[in-house]
Amino acid sequence: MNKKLVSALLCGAMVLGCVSPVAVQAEEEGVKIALVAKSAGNAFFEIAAASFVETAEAEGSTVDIIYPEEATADAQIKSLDNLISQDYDVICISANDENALQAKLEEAMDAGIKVVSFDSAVNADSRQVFVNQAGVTEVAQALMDAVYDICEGEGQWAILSATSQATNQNAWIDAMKEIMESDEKYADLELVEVAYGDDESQKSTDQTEALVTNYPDLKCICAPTTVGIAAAAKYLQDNDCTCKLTGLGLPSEMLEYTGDGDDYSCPYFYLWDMQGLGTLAAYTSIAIANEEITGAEGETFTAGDLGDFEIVAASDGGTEIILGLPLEFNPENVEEYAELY
Ligand code: RAM
Repeated sequence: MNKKLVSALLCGAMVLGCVSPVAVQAEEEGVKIALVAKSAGNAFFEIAAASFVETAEAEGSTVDIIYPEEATADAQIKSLDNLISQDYDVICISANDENALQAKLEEAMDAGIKVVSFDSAVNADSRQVFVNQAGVTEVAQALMDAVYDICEGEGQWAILSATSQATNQNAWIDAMKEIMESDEKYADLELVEVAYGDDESQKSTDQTEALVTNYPDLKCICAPTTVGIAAAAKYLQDNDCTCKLTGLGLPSEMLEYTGDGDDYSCPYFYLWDMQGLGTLAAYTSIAIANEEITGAEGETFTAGDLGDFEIVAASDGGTEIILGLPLEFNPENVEEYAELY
């Protein structure tokens, strides 16, 4: 729906003292949303998109899902180029780079399109609000404690990330480093390397192989990426590596690798409510488009059955809406969650 057009039609209708059928029709068209993922071929975005679309369509809105060719800012800029002229009300995007999309997104906002980011934020000037799946500190603390536990308090560990520019990856990694440096508890843990698998399965497998080859005493890899953790889990398990794994993963992709003992590469890992993320991002996009919220700190709105949410200040100077806490997946619950995502 073109908001300005609808407002004009409704104003006209009010002047005439009645609501014209044209205005009603426009109102019924709902919000037109472009949902932009980081890249194609990543189940994470397909799962989030499915809930997003279901929620938006139930609200009478339409969604086009855009999968850039690769997980780079350039590929997203290309996608955004095509979107700006297409009369979208909102672009909801998971960013491959915090700052590189700013000029394009400002162009979109100048054209009257609202910008929401979800999963991986664009900088504060490039968005109205960020839909954050879980607090950065909470995610980092959960991962750091898992690394500590798996390493039994001491030894070498490594991070297998996605792309080096991804906002969410870097926020979690920086927060993990901060936690490690600020608490004596972690003094005997040595972070030997941050490797990048670019959210590509083969590259993540190759990086895992390189890590265990280069650091024979490596005790734990932490992969805060669903693509990376699944690739590493398979490599470590197939090769009977002593190095264990944790991170952020999809239960459905981690089912066969999650367990206690030597036969499994991953004792436990984390993620969040994936359906909730898609749903909250959809309600947020619609509320922004309908000007029910503007993205300012302190505003509240209701996201259907998920309940009420408040917009809060984000650490990057912008604002965010936090879905909830990270969820732990372990041998006891991984099967049940694997049916969901
Ligand atoms: C990958 C992506 C995504 C991240 C998850 C955990 O799928 O990098 O942005 O949130 O992992």
